[in-house]
Amino acid sequence: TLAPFPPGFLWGASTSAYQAEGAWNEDGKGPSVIDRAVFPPELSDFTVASDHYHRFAGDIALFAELGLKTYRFSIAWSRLYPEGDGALNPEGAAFYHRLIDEIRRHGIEPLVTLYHFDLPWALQQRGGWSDPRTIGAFERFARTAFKLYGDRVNYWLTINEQNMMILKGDVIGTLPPGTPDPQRTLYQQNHHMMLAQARAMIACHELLPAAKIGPAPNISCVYPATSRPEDAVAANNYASIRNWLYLDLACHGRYNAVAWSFMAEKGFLPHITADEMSLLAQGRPDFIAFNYYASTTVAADLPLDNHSAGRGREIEDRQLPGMDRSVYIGVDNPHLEHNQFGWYLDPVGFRVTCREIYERYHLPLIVTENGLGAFDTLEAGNKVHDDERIRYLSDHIRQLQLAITDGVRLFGYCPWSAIDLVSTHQGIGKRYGFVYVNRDERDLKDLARFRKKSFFWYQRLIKSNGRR
Ligand code: BGP
Repeated sequence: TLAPFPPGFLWGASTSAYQAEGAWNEDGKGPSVIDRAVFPPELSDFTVASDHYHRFAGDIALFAELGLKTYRFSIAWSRLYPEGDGALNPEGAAFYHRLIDEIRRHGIEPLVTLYHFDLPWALQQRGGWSDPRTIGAFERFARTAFKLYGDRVNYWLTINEQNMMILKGDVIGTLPPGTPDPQRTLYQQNHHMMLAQARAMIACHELLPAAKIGPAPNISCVYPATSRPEDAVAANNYASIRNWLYLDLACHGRYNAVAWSFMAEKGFLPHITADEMSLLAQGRPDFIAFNYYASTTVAADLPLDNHSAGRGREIEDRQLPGMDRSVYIGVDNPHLEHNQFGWYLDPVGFRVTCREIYERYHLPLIVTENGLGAFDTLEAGNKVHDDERIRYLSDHIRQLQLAITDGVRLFGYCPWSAIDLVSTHQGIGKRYGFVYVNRDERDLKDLARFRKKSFFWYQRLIKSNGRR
């Protein structure tokens, strides 16, 4: 029999500042790396996004109607500090006061990400995460956020998907195009981000003893392509570098052996001091947040068809962040379906992932992203029939419940996304929300909001605390 979801389980939904807010240069906000990035002309820009900045009151009312217990959003660092670490922008600070008040007024628990991909442009121009001064700037920004909002925010997230920023550094990271020795630079940036995170966690515990803070990486379930031992090594290599490197540093303050020897062999080892390692050991999360969308399957080598049957073909590089053919090769998983963007749908892998994280770190878990991106369409009567999304979420929630039954301590689940927003690489066409936003790539139309079929489905699910 399935264990019920615990009482007080935080059913939620997520957004991020640059993907939802818009108002990119209003009320004193400084530009971020996203505002300065060059996107292909057919993609939506982020200047208006879903206009959440101006419509947040209506949006939060919709989230309350949906029944959310928590709402995960991020603070745009350059709204608070337009220059990254110069003077505080009072209007930016006031915006998040209003937003948090509104969330609280509806009895919803705010879950705040400090940094979700949008490094202030001013910091990027002086070297971004390659420059150790960015560590201090992040700590200062985090301390300001704790002081401003700490009386009403109990749950904080440090850095969203730091591992994706490193593994896909050329696309979502802060690696300027043409950087020499890009991988070494990225692993140095990674080390700096880890130090910044440790300092933020220490500051949070010092300023807000009752609050809780944790990291928020993207974790994938990694399978060997076959039962061939070499494939098991490849899968272990990939999981150690893709997943555990970040959480081992966040939770145990140390680099795992596999990731360390990978960096050493490739010449990617960051410059590290003993003081930094002791700082990493002092920064401790209270919980682990993670984003899960899909699983990954890897093989040790090619050609694949020389070995056992059932191994898939090689997949494209872009589907395997941090692909390095000498340590792992991403392959198709013939046992799984994939969505229209090639992501492997794997609810069972979600349960496996919950177990793996919990057994490795023994900290309570919260899922901060999980969802299905699709080209939703607004049909007659302003209806959106997103049955595929319902199926995806329902299958994943069932596996979450199995993980709870297994004994994993899970205290919340926040699908991506609360409302339609701009996908970083696929624009507004790729939608995830429970609420449809009426715009397309270039035509902002009226930005009106419509409840999708999944909205009513999730509303019922929350009301019954997870019974489907
Ligand atoms: C995660 C990010 C989100 C969001 C999501 C969906 O990596 O934290 O910001 O973008 O993925 O990805 P995409 O929009 O590329 O489909």
